[in-house]
Amino acid sequence: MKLDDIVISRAIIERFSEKLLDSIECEVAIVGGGPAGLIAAFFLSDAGKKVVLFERKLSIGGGMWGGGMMFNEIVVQDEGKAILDKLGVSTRLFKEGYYSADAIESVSVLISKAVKAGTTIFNLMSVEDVMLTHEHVTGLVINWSAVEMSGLHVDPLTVRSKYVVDATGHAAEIASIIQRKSGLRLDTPTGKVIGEKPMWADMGERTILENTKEFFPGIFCAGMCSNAVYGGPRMGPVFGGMLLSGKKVAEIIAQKI
Ligand code: 48F
Repeated sequence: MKLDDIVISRAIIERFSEKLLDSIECEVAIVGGGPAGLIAAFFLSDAGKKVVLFERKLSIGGGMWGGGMMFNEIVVQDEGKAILDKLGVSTRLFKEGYYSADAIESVSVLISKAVKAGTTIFNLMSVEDVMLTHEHVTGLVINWSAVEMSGLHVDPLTVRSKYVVDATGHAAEIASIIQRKSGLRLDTPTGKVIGEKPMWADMGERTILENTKEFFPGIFCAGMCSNAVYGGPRMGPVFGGMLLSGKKVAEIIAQKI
């Protein structure tokens, strides 16, 4: 069989368009494909929810690829290990209560599990705004990351969802956008994004779970974003809290849908 270049192009354009059209109305729209976003996506999809995840970068995985300071190993505690076990990521005991895992295996398995469970992932797309209707987040405003990076004046498109998860990591981007553009109070003690505190792994891992919640009607935070929104400390390359936060947000949202 002779390959026809135009058929190849047609296949890509048609299949991508189908995927995008199918995604513009969903149950949960997740912003950010780091460990928290991916785990949230996996558990929600596994529970039968329609989930779409948007990631700004070419590669999915956020800050997990680089382990700690580019030493591509991550550390989890018992509770985080239980999630890695469920997903089939190999771990090694380092010392009682501390396990290591290969960062590359961890990220690639998380991506694969989320996709196989039914999550649709769009890479190279940035969320630049939310749809806010009657003081309730009802979806996302998306654009190509290339448009964002080049500063071109190109209007975006929209995605409607029952719930949004801000899993944008340290920057807490979507929470910051809501604060800046709406002028409304977030459900935090100050009404604003408080900002993450300096490193304290033990405290950070504990507060991240308390801080995984609906911080504004229709939108939840997960992962490092939760500690950024509520003022918890950072915790560096221990990843259990990210996984547990992703699972927690999935459980809360799955119950609400
Ligand atoms: O930063 P990231 O990995 O967040 P996380 O899932 O995990 C944090 C850890 O990696 C690490 C840590 C461990 O203790 O502290 O930092 O909470 O992933 C966030 C992803 O969101 C993407 C960003 O490119 C990254 O891959 N992202 C951020 N803003 C946007 C976005 C946006 N506006 N639109 C689309 N993607």
